Amino acid sequence: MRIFSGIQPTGSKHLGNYIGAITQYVAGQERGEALFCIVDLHATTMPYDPVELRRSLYDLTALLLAAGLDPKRCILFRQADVMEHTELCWLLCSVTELGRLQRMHQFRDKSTTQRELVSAGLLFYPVLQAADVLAYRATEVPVGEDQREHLELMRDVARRFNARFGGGDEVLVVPEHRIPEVGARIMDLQDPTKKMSTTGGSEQGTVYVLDEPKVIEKKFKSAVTDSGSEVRRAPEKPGVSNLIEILAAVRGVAPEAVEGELAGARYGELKAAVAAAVIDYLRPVAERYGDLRSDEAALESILADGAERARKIAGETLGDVRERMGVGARRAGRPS
Ligand code: AQP
Repeated sequence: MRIFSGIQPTGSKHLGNYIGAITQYVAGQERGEALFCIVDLHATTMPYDPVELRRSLYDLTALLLAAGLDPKRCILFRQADVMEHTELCWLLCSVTELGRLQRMHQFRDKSTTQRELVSAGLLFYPVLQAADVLAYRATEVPVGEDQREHLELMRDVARRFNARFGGGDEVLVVPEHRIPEVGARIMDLQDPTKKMSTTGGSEQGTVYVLDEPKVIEKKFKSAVTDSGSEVRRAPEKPGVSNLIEILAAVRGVAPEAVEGELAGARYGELKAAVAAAVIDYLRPVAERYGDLRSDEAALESILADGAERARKIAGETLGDVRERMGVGARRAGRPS
């Protein structure tokens, strides 16, 4: 099994990114050959500052290592270091439907909030994401629920490529998503009808992995709950449901176990229990992060080594794709 996932070096990572994606990455290392890519090219699709981009890239590299990614057990690399991603993105454009890109939720949401230029990069974001995964012929992609639509597109792009150019072969592997059972969609604490988000959320409703324990406690204390008083999940109780999901995810238990344990408790007790559990859960990560972040040369060396290993795999796929599409020089030894 080959696992691949990408994560943007933007902003500080929040509890949604951590539970929905990063913990799955760490677990993925044990289950197969795992590649994790910090997608700096994707980060250029929204307004950004080049100096800040480099800084956040190191922040995220240190955070992923602090969370438990081990460069001996996975390939951790920076997207722009492996040029095969951008070439494959262009080649896949020929089998990607424009109308589908225009209908993508993320494109519609992000383009409507843009005051200045809505870049073509934002529209082509999912094609580059498809190239990221398909370049490695990954079989599994761990992501949060919000990425389901992009994953479906990538699967269709792979199928369409194989149908058009494969001649009966599965040149590109159609990957499966792996969305966690608990914590796939962590919601904003101030507006639990919206996902916790880097760009679209509220500061007070977003818990960052590197928030101080006091800040975390305050954010949970002021979390919006719902009418009624029962600690149980229900569609009309999005605030309480979210807190139960978070507590279950960080404890590694089923939400039903949390509901059973806190039956009869008040909302205040639920908030205090979640805050305490999240603080304990994130404390060791913040400590390790502090040790790792200061040595940028070491971080750079891990990324460079990862890119070299990634390039070998992606280069093979690109060779096959170019050959099948009839672009570039013919590979030596192939019949005309
Ligand atoms: N609220 C969430 N709950 C569970 N998983 C989530 N993810 C994001 N939000 C939640 C998952 O985190 C992974 C990394 O995402 P990213 O850093 O590449 O950026 P993103 O998908 O754009 O998510 P953000 O950080 O919330 O940014 P916004 O909302 O501004 O786009 C992905 O696997 C994602 O599913």
